Amino acid sequence: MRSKILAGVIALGVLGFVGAFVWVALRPPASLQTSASGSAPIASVTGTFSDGRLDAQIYAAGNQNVRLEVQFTPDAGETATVDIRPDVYVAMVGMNMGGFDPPLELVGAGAWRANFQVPMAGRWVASVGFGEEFAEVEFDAR
Ligand SMILES: [Cu+2]
Repeated sequence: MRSKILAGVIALGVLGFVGAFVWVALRPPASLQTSASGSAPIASVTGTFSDGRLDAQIYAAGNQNVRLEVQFTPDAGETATVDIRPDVYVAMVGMNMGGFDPPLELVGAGAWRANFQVPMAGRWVASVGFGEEFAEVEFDAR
């Protein structure tokens, strides 16, 4: 009787141990987790530049309003400064209607944000970077 209880306890322990590994394997990756505001980005891109990494996310705010979040992370050992304002240009995909550069505000070390409204619903592309090095992220505005 005692050995049966012991076997049961061991089985439960093994189950918990395996379960912890299964949880680690199945939990959503950090990139899919939601932002502080509670909504998930509708599009994102990572640019690998010569002196660091640039991550950009697009959040839909309704009525063709969009929020762009940018984070520049210098490579370890790089002396690149994080307070250089990235260049941003937003244009419509496949339409020659001209683009615009929404104003970015600094919200943290290497972190920038722009809130803007596109003038037309549809497919847009935001280019974010520094000079020759930039990343492009396409998104649907509605
Ligand atoms: Cu258009």
